[in-house]
Amino acid sequence: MRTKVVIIGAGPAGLLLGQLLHAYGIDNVILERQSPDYVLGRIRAGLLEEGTVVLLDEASAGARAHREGLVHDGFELAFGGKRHRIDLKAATGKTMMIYGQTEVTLDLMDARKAAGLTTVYEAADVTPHDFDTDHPRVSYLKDGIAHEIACDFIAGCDGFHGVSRASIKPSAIQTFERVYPFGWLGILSDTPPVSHELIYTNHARGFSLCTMRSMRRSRYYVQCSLDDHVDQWPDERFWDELKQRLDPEAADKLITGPSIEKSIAPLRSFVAEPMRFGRMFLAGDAAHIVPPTGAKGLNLAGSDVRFLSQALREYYDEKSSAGIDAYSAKALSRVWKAVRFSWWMTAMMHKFPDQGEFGARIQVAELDYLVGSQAATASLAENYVGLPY
Ligand code: RFL
Ligand code: PHB
Repeated sequence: MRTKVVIIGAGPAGLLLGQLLHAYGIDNVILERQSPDYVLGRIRAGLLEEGTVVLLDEASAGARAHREGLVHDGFELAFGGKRHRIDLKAATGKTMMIYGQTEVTLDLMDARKAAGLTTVYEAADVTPHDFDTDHPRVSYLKDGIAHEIACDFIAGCDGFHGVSRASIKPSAIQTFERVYPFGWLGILSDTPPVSHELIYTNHARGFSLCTMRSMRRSRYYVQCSLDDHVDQWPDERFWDELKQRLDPEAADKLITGPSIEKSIAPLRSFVAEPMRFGRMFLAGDAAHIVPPTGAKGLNLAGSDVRFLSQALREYYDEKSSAGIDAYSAKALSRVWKAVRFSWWMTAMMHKFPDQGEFGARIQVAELDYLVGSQAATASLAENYVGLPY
C-alpha cells in the first residue's frame, strides 16, 4: 500500500491534519493504536481558541461546535475570597469557546468517515522507518497480520507516549522539561455550572478551577498531591474540598451531584526540538506538553497542524520545500510562547510545597497587579485567547 502522508495517532492533531490535507487534495492514512470508543472516552480539553474553531471549519467539522459550543467573552480570577473578571473581548476583541475535546474528536471522526478516508484503529506495533531517506514507510500489525505503507512523509501525531518521538536517535533531539509537584483531580457531573464563566482560584489549600461542558454539565478541578489516587477522593470529599477553596458566593451557589468521571492528571511542561526529522514531523502532544492551567494543549496541536498542512500543500502544489523546511522553527516559536504562558499561570495559581508565606504573598501581589492594571490584563488576555498564527 502507498499514500502521500501516513499519520500516526487519531487524536485531535492527527484527525485535524488528515482533514486539512484531504481539503488540499493530499491523500493520507491514519494509524491509531486504540479503538474509536477508547479515544472518545478520554475526557481532556474543554476550551478552544477562535483560531482552533476556524481550523475545525476548514476541516469541514465545525458546524456542531458553532451550534452547541458556549462562547465566553471572559473568565474570572479569584483570590483572597473575591472574584475579578477578565474581559477577554474588551481587551482583545476575541472570545473562547467551551466545546469538549471528545466532541471535537467525534466531529473530526465523522468528517473523516464522510470523506471516505482510511483510518486503521487498533493498529499494533506501529513503527516509522527510513524517515531520514526519500522513501519512508510505516509498518504495523492489524489482527496479528503484518502490513506496511510506503509514503512521502510521516506525521507523528501520537501524543506524549507515542512511538514517533521515541524512534528518533537521542543525538538528533533535544528535550526540555519541568515536572510540577502536584496534579489536577478532575470530575465531570451532570449539574449546572456554578457560574456561566470559568473561575480560576488561588487558595491557601491549593488551586481550583470551575469549568463546564454545557449549561447542564460541569467540570471541576482541584490541585491534588501526586501521591493521591482517585479512590481516596469519594465525591463528598471532592465537593467539600472544592467548596473550601471557592469564594463564599460561589461556594454557596455550588450545586453538587454524583460524578460521572473522575481522574488525576500530573502537570508537566515539555518541549522536543526540532519538530522535523528528515521526512517525519512531530505535531501536538508528541512534541510538547503544557500544564492545563492556560488551556493551551489542544490549541497548540491546532496551530502545529495548520503550519504543517500548509507546508505540505506548498510542497505538493508549488513544488517548494520552503514550507517544510520552516515548519519546525515556525511551530516552536509559537509553542514556546504558550509554554511560557502556561508555566506562568501555573506558578501564579498553585500552592507549591516550598513557597512559604513569602511565596503566597508574591502570588497575591501579582494577581492584584494583574486585575488592577490595564496593561497586565491585556497581556494575560492576549495570551489566553491565543497568539496569532
Ligand atoms: P493525543 O490526544 O494524546 O492523541 C494521540 C493519539 O495517538 C495515539 N497513539 C498511537 N497510535 C498509534 N501507535 C502508537 N504507538 C500510538 N501511541 C499513541 C493515542 O492513542 C492517541 O489517540 O494527542 P494530540 O492529538 O496531540 O492532542 C493533544 C490534546 O489531547 C492535549 O493537548 C489536550 O487534551 C490538553 N488539554 C487542554 N488543551 C486545551 O487546548 N484546552 C484545554 O482546556 C485543555 N484541558 C488538557 C486539558 C489536558 C488534560 N489532561 C488530562 C492532560 C485538561 C486536562 C485535564
Ligand atoms: C476544561 O474545560 O476542561 C478546562 C478549561 C480551562 C482550562 C483547563 C481545562 O484551563
